[in-house]
Amino acid sequence: MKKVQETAEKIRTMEIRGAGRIAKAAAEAIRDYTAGLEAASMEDFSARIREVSDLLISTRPTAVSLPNAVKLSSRYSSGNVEEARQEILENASRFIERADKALERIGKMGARRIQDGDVIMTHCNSHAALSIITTAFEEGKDISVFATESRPRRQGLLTIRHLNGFGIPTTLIVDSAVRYYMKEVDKVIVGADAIAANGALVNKVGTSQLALAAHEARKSFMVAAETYKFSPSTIVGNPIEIEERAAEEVIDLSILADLPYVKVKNPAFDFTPAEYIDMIITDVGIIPPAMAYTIIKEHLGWELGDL
Ligand code: RI2
Repeated sequence: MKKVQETAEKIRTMEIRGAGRIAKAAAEAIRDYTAGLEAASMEDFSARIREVSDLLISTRPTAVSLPNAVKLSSRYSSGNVEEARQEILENASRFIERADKALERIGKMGARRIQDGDVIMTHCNSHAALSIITTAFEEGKDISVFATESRPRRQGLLTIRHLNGFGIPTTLIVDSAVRYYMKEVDKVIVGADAIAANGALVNKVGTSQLALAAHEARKSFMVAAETYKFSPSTIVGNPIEIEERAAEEVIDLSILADLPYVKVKNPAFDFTPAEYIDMIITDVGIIPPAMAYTIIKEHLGWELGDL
């Protein structure tokens, strides 16, 4: 349990971050916990698996990859402890392998949509989006990137470091310069924390302003998302909760203490409607946002009755 608590804490504090990475870390935590679990009975086993699952899911509310990973990993049908343990170990390992392969597949499929000479804009730090960009570059395409800073946590600094490691010409811009530079851009590629059944995207706050600017300038807006970033519960209209993080990520609290009429809002994500999305590059193919429901139905193993 201690290791699961440590993983949960790392996800909460964003030491482990990125929708794909937190999903994989949760699957690993469940796998390791289950391997060493000493249960007195099947009831005991079930209760403990539920407890760690709930703990992991409670760490961050928005990225649906997290509950998807936990649910897919912790499934079992047997009423026997040893058999149920084996089922979970296999399911968690399968999820981890799926996650690794997904990034590679997205990179390869997405790279086909990148042309020689393309200027790409990206936001925040998405491993899926970066997989496309670096794969295209390694295939020999002469590309360059505009990377946004991504306030308040400045994940853009991770992105420029990553791109620099590949030798990709990169320009760092502040988030508010997105529209100013859009005319120089050919394609926008962002990641996803969640995709709703209607094709709407939830991603790092500021994504929707990139989409709006791209739409205005008639530039292509692409989303890189593994199939486990699609949200089954949105089929029945459940909203995706937007994580509101602490004010101190935005401003020094000592400054705020002297400003009694000021409050700070710090949503970590925003919604981009499907109309602004040209394509979603998933590990099972490139789809229009209107096909999001099909991905949920065919690749997440959810029955309507589960919702
Ligand atoms: P990958 C991140 O969230 C960003 O919003 C990013 O676009 C998204 O997860 C997907 O990232 P945060 O954890 O899974 O930085 O593609 O809040 O790496």
